[in-house]
Amino acid sequence: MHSSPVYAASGAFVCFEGGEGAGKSTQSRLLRDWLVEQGHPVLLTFEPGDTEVGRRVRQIVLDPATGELSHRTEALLYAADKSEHVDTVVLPALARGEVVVTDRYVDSTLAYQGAGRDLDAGELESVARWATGDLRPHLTVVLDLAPEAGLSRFTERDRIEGESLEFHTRVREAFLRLAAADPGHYLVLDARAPVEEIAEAVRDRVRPLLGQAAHVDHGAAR
Ligand code: Z5A
Repeated sequence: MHSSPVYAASGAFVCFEGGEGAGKSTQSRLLRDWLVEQGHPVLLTFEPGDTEVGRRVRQIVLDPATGELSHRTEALLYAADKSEHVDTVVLPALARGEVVVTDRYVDSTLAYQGAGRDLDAGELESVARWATGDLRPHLTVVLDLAPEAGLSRFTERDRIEGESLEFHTRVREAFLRLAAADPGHYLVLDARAPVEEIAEAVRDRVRPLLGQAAHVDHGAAR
């Protein structure tokens, strides 16, 4: 399948990617708070699991009780989560002119199921792009951190966090490769930096994207 990247014509689509414990949830919340302060309607979301179907998929793919999954099954489950997420959550919010901030998206599949597993990268990418109608973020922020450092920020492990250090190193390298191939749509930041410093660098890159995003008119509500 050959598809062309689609960038939403209204709203702004921002994605956080990176390994475990890199600070994606922390930074997506900080960005959401700042955008709200700036008067923009924001949707903060995540993959996998931010739809009714997605919650069930998340339970299957991340619960260690699931045990070994065929790698293609795993990739298709993540793809199902993505199509539901894009069609019912992300696209409607962008159409309303909102800023959509997602904690993980297609690059997580390319990194974890692609580089991390033994699937054919081209086939896997086709599936992930098809599932999302090839909708791309205007900006993907990669929070880059050595896997040892990220994993040590947690004590409990889910199914993928329990993978080897080599697996997580391949995942890290895949995120960096994707960013290097398309610098206009990526920002790579050292996730060891102080939280506020990272947040400021993110805001600097997001600011120019806000021209096509809606603004909350507080005056109209009065
Ligand atoms: N997955 C996949 O395989 N394929 C796919 O297509 C998709 C996902 C979409 C999702 O797990 C799993 O699904 C993930 C990939 C796979 N695999 N794993 N493993 P999740 O959603 O449960 O978790 P996560 O996305 O990996 O996020 P996380 O592990 O919860 O980490 P985080 O959101 O990046 O970090 P955080 O919660 O913001 O911060 C972690 C801790 O570090 C916390 O105590 C913070 O206070 C601290 N922190 C944050 N920033 C800093 C800085 N700058 N310095 C020091 N400490 C910090």
